[in-house]
Amino acid sequence: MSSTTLRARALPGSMLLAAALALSACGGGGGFGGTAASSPPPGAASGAAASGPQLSAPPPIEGAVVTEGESRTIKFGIGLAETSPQYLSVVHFRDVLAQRTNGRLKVDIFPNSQVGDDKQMMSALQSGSLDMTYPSTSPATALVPELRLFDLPFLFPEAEDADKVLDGPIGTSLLKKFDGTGIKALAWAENGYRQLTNSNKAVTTPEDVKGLRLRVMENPIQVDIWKTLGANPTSMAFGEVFSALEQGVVDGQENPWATIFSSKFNEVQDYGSDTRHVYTPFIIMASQQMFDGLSPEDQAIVQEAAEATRDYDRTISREFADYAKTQLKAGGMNVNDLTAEQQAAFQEATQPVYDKWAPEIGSDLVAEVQSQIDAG
Ligand code: TK8
Repeated sequence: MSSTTLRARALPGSMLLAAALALSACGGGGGFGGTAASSPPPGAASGAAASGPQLSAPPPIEGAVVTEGESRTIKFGIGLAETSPQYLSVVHFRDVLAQRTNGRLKVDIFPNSQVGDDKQMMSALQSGSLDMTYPSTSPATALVPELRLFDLPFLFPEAEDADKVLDGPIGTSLLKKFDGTGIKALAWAENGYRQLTNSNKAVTTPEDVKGLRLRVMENPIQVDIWKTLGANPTSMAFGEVFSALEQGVVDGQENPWATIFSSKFNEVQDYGSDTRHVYTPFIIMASQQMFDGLSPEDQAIVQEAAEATRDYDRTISREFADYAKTQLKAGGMNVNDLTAEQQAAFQEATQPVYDKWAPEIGSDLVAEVQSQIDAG
């Protein structure tokens, strides 16, 4: 199959930045030191008004209430901070369970990679020592190799293209591929479009990337993308990134604006470039042991709560991305957009990554995703 048939449509134009609005604070509290991050009970008055985006409120919680059944506290570990859309969506998950089980199922949330990085938390699910987590697809490719699909650069021109694929038969079949691994993959969510940051220079062309020492996720295609562009990539767990940047072990990293902002990478990075080079999904997943121990009614509630979490996460992830980029600029980070031509140059320069990896991932799968995107 010729490589040109494997590429996405023309890339989107530059993003218009939405103005940042006042935050309706959700409070945070707690957090480090291995204790669950507490937050005000649902519906409590917000804490001191912190400046931030006014994120959409969680949707009303629907569905039958099941009062009868066991009570338990679900231990839910995530990599990102309490200010991230990921965390706020897990708060919604907690509230849905509380309401629909009449308080029987509680959730302790452990943010900031405090109970491990993505790979460690997934193996904790397999052993049953952690109940739920919410990793990126890239570190999960060792369990389900087809997920490498989402490491292909410039695959999805718009997030809605990703939604269509993830919520259709391809996404459903990929979640089922976790069956037998000790992990129950419940639903997709959004990490988002990855942007490049570094401390050396503004990046607008592939040439600018040459020689940059970059942290990348633990995944061979992520390494290949940046090697192909002439950078010097190092695979590293997310929890180590801030200190690696601070100590100058690497010059830069790449993540969505929401993560760059909520993890305060702008404190140790001077330049941010809107490269939008990869769209990374999150996966909301449970320990198979934990899930199998639930009654059928509670399993259905956990499944429906995960899908509600997916929907809410996508909404606030997209709202937060615009706000985060604006705030990073306002805070002094040198943030540059790329013109459509500059983005096309990066897409062209990473074509060899497609040519090499699409056949390994499955040319038919990649082509099917492509045709769903092209169908609009
Ligand atoms: C957080 C990670 C992170 C990912 C990375 O658990 O490792 O850079 O983008 O969001 O999954």
